Amino acid sequence: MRTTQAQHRSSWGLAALGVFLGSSSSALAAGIGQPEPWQMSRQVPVTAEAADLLNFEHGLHWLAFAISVFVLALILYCIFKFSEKANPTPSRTTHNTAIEVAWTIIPVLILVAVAIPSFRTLRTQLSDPKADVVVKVVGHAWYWSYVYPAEGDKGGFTFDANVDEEQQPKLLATDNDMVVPVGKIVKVQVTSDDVIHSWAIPSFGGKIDAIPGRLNQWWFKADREGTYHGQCSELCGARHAYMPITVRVVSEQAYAEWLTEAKTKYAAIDNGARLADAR
Ligand SMILES: [Cu+2]
Repeated sequence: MRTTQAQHRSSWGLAALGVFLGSSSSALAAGIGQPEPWQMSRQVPVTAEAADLLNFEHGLHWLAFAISVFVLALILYCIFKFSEKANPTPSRTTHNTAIEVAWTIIPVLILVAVAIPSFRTLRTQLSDPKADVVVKVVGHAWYWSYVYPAEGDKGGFTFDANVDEEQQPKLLATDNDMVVPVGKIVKVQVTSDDVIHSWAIPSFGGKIDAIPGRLNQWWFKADREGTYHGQCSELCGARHAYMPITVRVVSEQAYAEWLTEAKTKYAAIDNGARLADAR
Protein backbone atom coordinates (compact mmCIF):
# COMPACT_ATOMS: atom_id res chain seq x y z
CA MET A 1 0.00 0.00 0.00
CA ARG A 2 2.79 2.33 1.00
CA THR A 3 4.71 1.60 -2.19
CA THR A 4 1.65 2.29 -4.32
CA GLN A 5 1.10 5.63 -2.60
CA ALA A 6 4.74 6.55 -3.01
CA GLN A 7 4.64 5.56 -6.68
CA HIS A 8 1.47 7.53 -7.10
CA ARG A 9 3.06 10.58 -5.52
CA SER A 10 6.19 10.33 -7.61
CA SER A 11 4.20 10.00 -10.84
CA TRP A 12 2.27 13.14 -9.84
CA GLY A 13 5.58 14.84 -9.16
CA LEU A 14 6.89 13.86 -12.59
CA ALA A 15 3.71 15.05 -14.27
CA ALA A 16 3.92 18.38 -12.44
CA LEU A 17 7.56 18.75 -13.45
CA GLY A 18 6.62 17.95 -17.05
CA VAL A 19 3.86 20.59 -17.03
CA PHE A 20 6.24 23.11 -15.46
CA LEU A 21 9.02 22.47 -17.97
CA GLY A 22 6.56 22.36 -20.85
CA SER A 23 4.92 25.61 -19.84
CA SER A 24 8.19 27.41 -19.24
CA SER A 25 9.58 26.35 -22.61
CA SER A 26 6.37 27.32 -24.41
CA ALA A 27 6.45 30.66 -22.55
CA LEU A 28 9.98 31.12 -23.81
CA ALA A 29 8.87 30.44 -27.36
CA ALA A 30 5.86 32.75 -27.07
CA GLY A 31 7.59 35.64 -25.35
CA ILE A 32 8.65 37.42 -28.51
CA GLY A 33 8.50 41.16 -28.06
CA GLN A 34 6.37 40.96 -24.94
CA PRO A 35 6.30 39.12 -21.63
CA GLU A 36 4.15 36.05 -21.12
CA PRO A 37 2.41 34.85 -17.95
CA TRP A 38 4.78 32.72 -15.89
CA GLN A 39 7.65 33.41 -18.22
CA MET A 40 10.83 32.30 -16.44
CA SER A 41 13.48 33.45 -18.88
CA ARG A 42 14.26 36.60 -20.81
CA GLN A 43 12.22 37.57 -23.84
CA VAL A 44 13.42 36.00 -27.09
CA PRO A 45 16.40 38.05 -28.27
CA VAL A 46 16.10 39.68 -31.69
CA THR A 47 19.47 41.42 -31.76
CA ALA A 48 22.92 39.82 -31.57
CA GLU A 49 23.59 41.85 -28.42
CA ALA A 50 20.45 40.54 -26.69
CA ALA A 51 21.51 36.97 -27.63
CA ASP A 52 24.98 37.64 -26.17
CA LEU A 53 23.41 38.84 -22.93
CA LEU A 54 21.22 35.73 -22.75
CA ASN A 55 24.22 33.42 -23.29
CA PHE A 56 26.25 35.35 -20.74
CA GLU A 57 23.43 35.06 -18.22
CA HIS A 58 23.10 31.31 -18.83
CA GLY A 59 26.86 30.88 -18.36
CA LEU A 60 26.71 32.83 -15.09
CA HIS A 61 23.83 30.71 -13.83
CA TRP A 62 25.78 27.49 -14.44
CA LEU A 63 28.86 28.96 -12.82
CA ALA A 64 26.86 30.08 -9.76
CA PHE A 65 25.24 26.63 -9.65
CA ALA A 66 28.63 24.86 -9.73
CA ILE A 67 30.00 27.12 -6.97
CA SER A 68 26.90 26.55 -4.82
CA VAL A 69 27.21 22.76 -5.22
CA PHE A 70 30.91 22.92 -4.34
CA VAL A 71 30.26 25.01 -1.20
CA LEU A 72 27.38 22.76 -0.17
CA ALA A 73 29.60 19.69 -0.61
CA LEU A 74 32.31 21.32 1.55
CA ILE A 75 29.79 22.14 4.29
CA LEU A 76 28.37 18.61 4.27
CA TYR A 77 31.88 17.15 4.31
CA CYS A 78 32.79 19.27 7.36
CA ILE A 79 29.55 18.45 9.16
CA PHE A 80 30.04 14.71 8.85
CA LYS A 81 33.81 14.37 8.84
CA PHE A 82 34.48 16.77 11.72
CA SER A 83 31.48 16.17 13.93
CA GLU A 84 32.16 15.59 17.63
CA LYS A 85 31.44 11.92 17.20
CA ALA A 86 33.63 11.32 14.14
CA ASN A 87 36.43 13.62 15.25
CA PRO A 88 36.53 13.88 19.08
CA THR A 89 39.95 15.60 19.20
CA PRO A 90 39.84 18.66 16.91
CA SER A 91 42.93 19.89 15.14
CA ARG A 92 44.37 23.19 16.41
CA THR A 93 45.60 24.30 12.98
CA THR A 94 45.11 28.05 12.36
CA HIS A 95 47.03 28.69 9.13
CA ASN A 96 47.65 26.85 5.92
CA THR A 97 49.50 28.92 3.35
CA ALA A 98 48.65 26.72 0.36
CA ILE A 99 44.90 26.82 1.06
CA GLU A 100 44.92 30.57 1.76
CA VAL A 101 46.71 31.29 -1.53
CA ALA A 102 44.30 28.98 -3.38
CA TRP A 103 41.13 30.53 -1.94
CA THR A 104 42.39 33.97 -2.90
CA ILE A 105 43.65 33.19 -6.39
CA ILE A 106 40.81 30.93 -7.54
CA PRO A 107 38.01 33.49 -6.88
CA VAL A 108 40.12 36.17 -8.58
CA LEU A 109 40.48 33.93 -11.64
CA ILE A 110 36.72 33.26 -11.61
CA LEU A 111 36.00 37.01 -11.50
CA VAL A 112 38.42 37.63 -14.38
CA ALA A 113 36.73 34.86 -16.37
CA VAL A 114 33.35 36.56 -15.74
CA ALA A 115 34.68 40.04 -16.50
CA ILE A 116 36.01 39.16 -19.97
CA PRO A 117 32.64 38.33 -21.66
CA SER A 118 30.96 41.04 -19.57
CA PHE A 119 33.30 43.79 -20.79
CA ARG A 120 33.15 42.43 -24.33
CA THR A 121 29.34 42.81 -24.36
CA LEU A 122 29.60 46.26 -22.79
CA ARG A 123 32.13 47.35 -25.41
CA THR A 124 29.75 46.30 -28.21
CA GLN A 125 26.86 48.13 -26.57
CA LEU A 126 28.87 51.31 -26.13
CA SER A 127 30.44 51.20 -29.60
CA ASP A 128 29.42 53.76 -32.16
CA PRO A 129 28.80 52.07 -35.53
CA LYS A 130 27.65 54.05 -38.55
CA ALA A 131 23.90 54.43 -38.25
CA ASP A 132 21.42 53.68 -41.04
CA VAL A 133 18.61 55.36 -39.14
CA VAL A 134 18.81 57.90 -36.32
CA VAL A 135 15.82 58.58 -34.08
CA LYS A 136 15.71 60.99 -31.20
CA VAL A 137 13.68 59.71 -28.28
CA VAL A 138 12.40 62.17 -25.69
CA GLY A 139 10.87 61.08 -22.40
CA HIS A 140 8.07 63.17 -20.92
CA ALA A 141 5.97 62.71 -17.82
CA TRP A 142 4.34 60.41 -18.96
CA TYR A 143 4.77 59.52 -22.61
CA TRP A 144 7.52 59.28 -25.19
CA SER A 145 8.03 61.36 -28.27
CA TYR A 146 10.03 60.36 -31.32
CA VAL A 147 11.85 62.73 -33.64
CA TYR A 148 12.79 61.48 -37.10
CA PRO A 149 15.31 64.00 -38.39
CA ALA A 150 15.01 65.16 -41.98
CA GLU A 151 17.24 63.43 -44.53
CA GLY A 152 16.61 64.76 -48.00
CA ASP A 153 12.89 64.43 -48.62
CA LYS A 154 12.51 61.76 -45.93
CA GLY A 155 11.87 62.14 -42.20
CA GLY A 156 11.60 65.54 -40.59
CA PHE A 157 8.66 64.86 -38.28
CA THR A 158 7.90 64.35 -34.60
CA PHE A 159 5.15 62.42 -32.89
CA ASP A 160 4.06 61.46 -29.40
CA ALA A 161 3.44 57.88 -28.30
CA ASN A 162 0.89 57.60 -25.52
CA VAL A 163 -0.31 54.44 -23.85
CA ASP A 164 -3.32 52.91 -25.60
CA GLU A 165 -5.23 51.21 -22.81
CA GLU A 166 -7.74 49.64 -25.21
CA GLN A 167 -5.10 47.63 -27.01
CA GLN A 168 -3.30 44.42 -26.10
CA PRO A 169 -0.83 43.64 -24.68
CA LYS A 170 -2.22 45.54 -21.73
CA LEU A 171 -0.31 48.71 -20.82
CA LEU A 172 2.38 47.85 -23.38
CA ALA A 173 0.73 49.21 -26.53
CA THR A 174 0.99 52.79 -27.75
CA ASP A 175 -1.28 54.86 -29.99
CA ASN A 176 1.66 55.68 -32.30
CA ASP A 177 4.53 53.22 -32.70
CA MET A 178 8.16 53.87 -33.42
CA VAL A 179 8.91 52.16 -36.74
CA VAL A 180 12.35 51.00 -37.89
CA PRO A 181 13.66 48.86 -40.75
CA VAL A 182 14.82 45.27 -40.16
CA GLY A 183 18.55 44.45 -40.34
CA LYS A 184 19.64 48.09 -40.15
CA ILE A 185 21.60 49.84 -37.47
CA VAL A 186 19.23 52.14 -35.64
CA LYS A 187 20.78 54.70 -33.37
CA VAL A 188 18.61 56.21 -30.66
CA GLN A 189 19.57 59.47 -29.04
CA VAL A 190 17.71 59.58 -25.78
CA THR A 191 16.93 62.53 -23.56
CA SER A 192 14.16 63.80 -21.31
CA ASP A 193 12.01 66.85 -21.02
CA ASP A 194 11.39 66.74 -17.27
CA VAL A 195 12.53 63.93 -14.96
CA ILE A 196 14.74 60.88 -15.52
CA HIS A 197 13.09 58.14 -17.57
CA SER A 198 14.65 55.09 -19.16
CA TRP A 199 14.01 53.75 -22.64
CA ALA A 200 14.13 49.96 -22.59
CA ILE A 201 13.24 47.13 -24.96
CA PRO A 202 13.97 43.69 -23.48
CA SER A 203 14.02 41.88 -26.86
CA PHE A 204 16.75 44.22 -28.07
CA GLY A 205 18.77 43.65 -24.89
CA GLY A 206 19.01 47.34 -24.12
CA LYS A 207 18.06 50.07 -21.76
CA ILE A 208 19.26 53.64 -21.68
CA ASP A 209 18.46 56.46 -19.31
CA ALA A 210 16.65 59.56 -20.57
CA ILE A 211 18.16 62.39 -18.54
CA PRO A 212 17.13 66.05 -18.82
CA GLY A 213 19.93 68.15 -20.32
CA ARG A 214 21.91 65.15 -21.48
CA LEU A 215 21.86 63.24 -24.75
CA ASN A 216 22.46 59.52 -24.29
CA GLN A 217 23.03 57.24 -27.21
CA TRP A 218 22.44 53.58 -27.88
CA TRP A 219 22.04 51.45 -30.99
CA PHE A 220 20.41 48.20 -32.05
CA LYS A 221 20.02 46.08 -35.16
CA ALA A 222 16.88 43.97 -35.06
CA ASP A 223 17.22 40.74 -37.06
CA ARG A 224 13.56 39.91 -37.25
CA GLU A 225 10.40 41.78 -38.19
CA GLY A 226 7.75 42.12 -35.53
CA THR A 227 6.33 44.30 -32.78
CA TYR A 228 8.45 44.69 -29.69
CA HIS A 229 7.31 46.19 -26.45
CA GLY A 230 9.15 47.82 -23.60
CA GLN A 231 8.44 50.20 -20.75
CA CYS A 232 9.92 53.21 -19.05
CA SER A 233 12.38 51.57 -16.69
CA GLU A 234 13.23 54.37 -14.31
CA LEU A 235 10.68 55.22 -11.62
CA CYS A 236 9.56 58.63 -12.84
CA GLY A 237 6.33 59.48 -11.08
CA ALA A 238 2.64 58.73 -10.76
CA ARG A 239 2.12 57.39 -14.30
CA HIS A 240 5.47 55.64 -14.66
CA ALA A 241 3.66 52.39 -15.43
CA TYR A 242 1.66 54.07 -18.20
CA MET A 243 4.41 55.10 -20.60
CA PRO A 244 5.11 51.97 -22.66
CA ILE A 245 7.34 51.73 -25.71
CA THR A 246 6.30 49.97 -28.90
CA VAL A 247 8.76 49.47 -31.74
CA ARG A 248 7.62 47.94 -35.00
CA VAL A 249 10.42 46.38 -37.03
CA VAL A 250 9.37 46.20 -40.69
CA SER A 251 10.90 45.49 -44.10
CA GLU A 252 12.87 48.23 -45.77
CA GLN A 253 10.11 48.82 -48.29
CA ALA A 254 7.41 49.03 -45.62
CA TYR A 255 9.65 51.43 -43.70
CA ALA A 256 10.00 53.72 -46.73
CA GLU A 257 6.22 53.69 -47.18
CA TRP A 258 5.68 54.41 -43.49
CA LEU A 259 8.11 57.35 -43.65
CA THR A 260 6.08 58.94 -46.40
CA GLU A 261 2.75 58.30 -44.67
CA ALA A 262 4.04 59.41 -41.29
CA LYS A 263 5.35 62.65 -42.70
CA THR A 264 1.89 63.60 -43.91
CA LYS A 265 0.08 62.18 -40.89
CA TYR A 266 2.16 63.86 -38.21
CA ALA A 267 2.61 67.08 -40.16
CA ALA A 268 -1.18 67.29 -40.37
CA ILE A 269 -1.45 66.98 -36.60
CA ASP A 270 1.16 69.66 -35.90
CA ASN A 271 0.32 72.03 -38.69
CA GLY A 272 -1.04 75.29 -37.22
CA ALA A 273 -2.02 76.68 -40.65
CA ARG A 274 -4.33 73.77 -41.23
CA LEU A 275 -6.10 74.37 -37.92
CA ALA A 276 -6.49 78.02 -38.85
CA ASP A 277 -7.97 77.03 -42.21
CA ALA A 278 -10.45 74.75 -40.53
CA ARG A 279 -11.84 77.51 -38.38
CU1 LIG B 1 9.24 57.44 -17.18
